[in-house]
Amino acid sequence: MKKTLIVLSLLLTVKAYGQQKSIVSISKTDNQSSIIAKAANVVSSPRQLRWQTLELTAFFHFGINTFTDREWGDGKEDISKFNPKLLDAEQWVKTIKAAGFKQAIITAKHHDGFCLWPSKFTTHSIKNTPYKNGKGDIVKEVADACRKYNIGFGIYLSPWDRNNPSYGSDAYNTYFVNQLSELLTQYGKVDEVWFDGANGEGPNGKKQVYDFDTWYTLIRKLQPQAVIAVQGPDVRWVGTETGVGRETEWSVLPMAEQSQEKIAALSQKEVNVIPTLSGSYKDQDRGSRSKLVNATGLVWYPAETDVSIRPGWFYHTNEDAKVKTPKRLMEVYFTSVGRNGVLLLNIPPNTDGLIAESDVRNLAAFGQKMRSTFSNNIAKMATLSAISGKNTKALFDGKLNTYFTTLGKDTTTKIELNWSKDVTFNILSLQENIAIGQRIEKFEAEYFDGKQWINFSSGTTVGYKRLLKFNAVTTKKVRFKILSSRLNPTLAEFGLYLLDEKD
Ligand code: FUL
Repeated sequence: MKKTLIVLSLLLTVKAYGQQKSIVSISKTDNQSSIIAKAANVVSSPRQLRWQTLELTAFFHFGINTFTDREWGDGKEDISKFNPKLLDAEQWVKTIKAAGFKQAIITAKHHDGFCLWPSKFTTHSIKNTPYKNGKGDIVKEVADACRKYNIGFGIYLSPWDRNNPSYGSDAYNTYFVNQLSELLTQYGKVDEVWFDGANGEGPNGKKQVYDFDTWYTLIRKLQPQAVIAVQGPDVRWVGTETGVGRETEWSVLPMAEQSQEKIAALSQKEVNVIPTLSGSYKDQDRGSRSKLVNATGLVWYPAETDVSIRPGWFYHTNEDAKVKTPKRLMEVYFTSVGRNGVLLLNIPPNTDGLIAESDVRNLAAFGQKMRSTFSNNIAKMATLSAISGKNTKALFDGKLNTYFTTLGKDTTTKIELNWSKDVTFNILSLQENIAIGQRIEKFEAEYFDGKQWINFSSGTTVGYKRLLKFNAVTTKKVRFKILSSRLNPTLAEFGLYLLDEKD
């Protein structure tokens, strides 16, 4: 009998998980609470989940702009200037790896149309430059280096092409698909394909109507594990190029947010944007209850937060003194990964074909700072009491698929942490088990000062990771409360850390 029950409950669990999809539809009979219940069950696809847990991904903006000292080339550049004599893609990859980055994207073709690989379909490529006497292939050099150092490999292929004469006609869609096919078949596994949203005029003054469906079908066929980013269905642009994501960041959004028109409208469009900290978003919040009520369906559509380590996307000597410091990079980590996003940090190689010394140094120090900060979870040493929930062990086991949750269907919970001696920390780190959905809507943390409980941090969404920084707290007692959740909350990891704020 017991056995039958176990089998039955396993079947029910399988069925429940079977219902979890990265897209769900909403019918006319759904009401607010059934919509929220559905939202809590939308999950990432395996490719999205892999991408999200990478946390740190890198962009290498490199091309003819590196040699003309420009941000946006017009496609008329003299490509005989392109000759990075000391190019060493392994140096690029080793630099990012030392800083903890897990994936890199190379600008195979930027808006100027110049190709870093010897494409058969244009003369405007590396094969007609002095680099390695026309025998070079930088996409291959980067792909090989990534493979050697076990770093994911991605390609950036700008749909906007200011060089190709067919831009603005159907023939350009064929040209683009041919180039995409080359990139997807000649360089081994591709983990991310990044389509820039900038869409201006081509050499003939015409705009292009892009054939997104053909691109997506081709990628799914040739590289099914690759996430398609920004102008794509898997990964959404957060909305600024500042490295600052939203404090309330849901990965589950109304389906309409993923429509091609919406993606195109919201993708990057400004000319030569200099990222600033005050960049604005179209919306402060795209997935809370009020945004979901009128949705016709729901999708898992997580945010990628991009920014450059320098003011520009391409290398400029006069920006050598403006490289983000380790402290600043840490702040960017907090406002991107720590706000339920993936960081896409651009590190542009210079005209020698190397990452400049200043960038290498700052990235190494950032990696060091990350390791020293997050290697010591102060919460792990606490005794837990006054808990309303189960499986507290999971909170500190470093695994995302084991989690603390409430008893029954409770959507609120409380944990108290006690230390025998004073402890000091200035960071709270939370992670949900997003493999089964994003649920937490409101939380707060308090410490006991000997007389009363004092709030030191509070917030809304958690998702893959939420990091909060506050003035250092010294105490023997902390209380953490989940005040609202779409379903029983899951807390996969809980951390308190002490960040050394010196540069
Ligand atoms: C923008 C482009 O216009 C910039 O040059 C850069 O590539 C950035 C990542 O995306 O839309």
